[in-house]
Amino acid sequence: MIQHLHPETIRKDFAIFNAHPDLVYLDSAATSQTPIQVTDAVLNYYESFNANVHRTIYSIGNEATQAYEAARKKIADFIGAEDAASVIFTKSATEAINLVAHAWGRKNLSAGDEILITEMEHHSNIVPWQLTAKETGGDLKYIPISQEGELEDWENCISEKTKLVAITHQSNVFGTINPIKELAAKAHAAGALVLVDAAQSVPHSKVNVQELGCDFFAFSGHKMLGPTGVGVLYGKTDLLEKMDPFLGGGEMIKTVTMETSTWNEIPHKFEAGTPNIAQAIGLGAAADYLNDIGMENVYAHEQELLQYTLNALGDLPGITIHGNPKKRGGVVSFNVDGIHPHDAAQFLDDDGIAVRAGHHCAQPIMQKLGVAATCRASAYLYNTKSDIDKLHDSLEKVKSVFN
Ligand code: C6P
Repeated sequence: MIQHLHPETIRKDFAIFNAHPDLVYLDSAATSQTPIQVTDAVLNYYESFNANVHRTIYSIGNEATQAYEAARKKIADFIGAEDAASVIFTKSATEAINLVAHAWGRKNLSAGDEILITEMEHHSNIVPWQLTAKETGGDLKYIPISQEGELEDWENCISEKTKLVAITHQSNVFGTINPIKELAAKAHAAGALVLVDAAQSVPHSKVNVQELGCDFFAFSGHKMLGPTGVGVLYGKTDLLEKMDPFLGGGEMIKTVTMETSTWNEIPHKFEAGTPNIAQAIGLGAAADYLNDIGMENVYAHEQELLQYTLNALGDLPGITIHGNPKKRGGVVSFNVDGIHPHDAAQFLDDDGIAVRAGHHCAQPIMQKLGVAATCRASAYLYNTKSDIDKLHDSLEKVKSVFN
């Protein structure tokens, strides 16, 4: 059952709102704030059982290994993965996508093969494929998008030449939630694999990789209340088992001679060197925190704030809201007519309001919209309607000051 969130109570868990009681933080799509439950978990690791994992036989080493592997299991459950071994800890969503581009792409793609992405991708899901296409002779194709911020004619972009569809679950500019399940079914029927960039969906809605039917699924910890420096790649176990390693080093090997090496089991094959132990444990605590609140409740709260934001900004003359996708998350990109987004964001900052201004690492979208940059307000479970009222009032002032 959907329950109303109480953001005022939730905010008490976030030390930053004690340090800055008047902060209106509307940039969670860039990075989310961190609750004390997460910082405590990180601190507890350093203060109580700081040791390397999978290498030691002493007690605190075992404790660290158990906590690290427990975090993996929590993340597997959080995304509905069939097996904890299908969850690889990376540095970020960016590294997770690059892992697939290297370890799967370079081995499985050749001249004439198509990698299909969309015009609404973050650079993290464009550049790795440009590099892979260049190295393998594959062709990089784009599903076009409309001015509304929706995919256009995607069904006809998939053919027997398509070997991989790499697509964002939720756009970081428009908030568009893409039809992954339908797309995965069509891609699989054509013999292609599907990678989902879930950096913007996992923090804000309940996801289940098995229901979505994707083969790879990448996201970052720092956008879902976790620490920076940890991301996740989920992959179907049979695919991960067949792939060569991404990075070489300690723990990812079974045997090493001076001539050659053999590989450890998954997921360790893809976690070379000392992993981000504290960060992974912190991410596990973030998953616990979100589970306690309930992802359905997080989603419902953000949908309410989204409608409130669209109404508030829609009421203001001289504000252009970019995109109008039918199914979307709590991200609103806009421009104040005649005012550079950086100036607008600077002005908002003077009023204690944090929004992002820029191209949002999605330059092809900016080209499509015919703008150099936009402002973007993105909400999370700790935002209130009063935050949106303050954004509205400050934008009204921006216009009177600059015009
Ligand atoms: N988008 C934003 O302000 P990393 O940097 O690896 O944690 O996440 C990359 C990434 C990948 N895909 C999508 C859809 C994203 O939105 C992001 C990160 C931030 O929009 C920072 S550029």
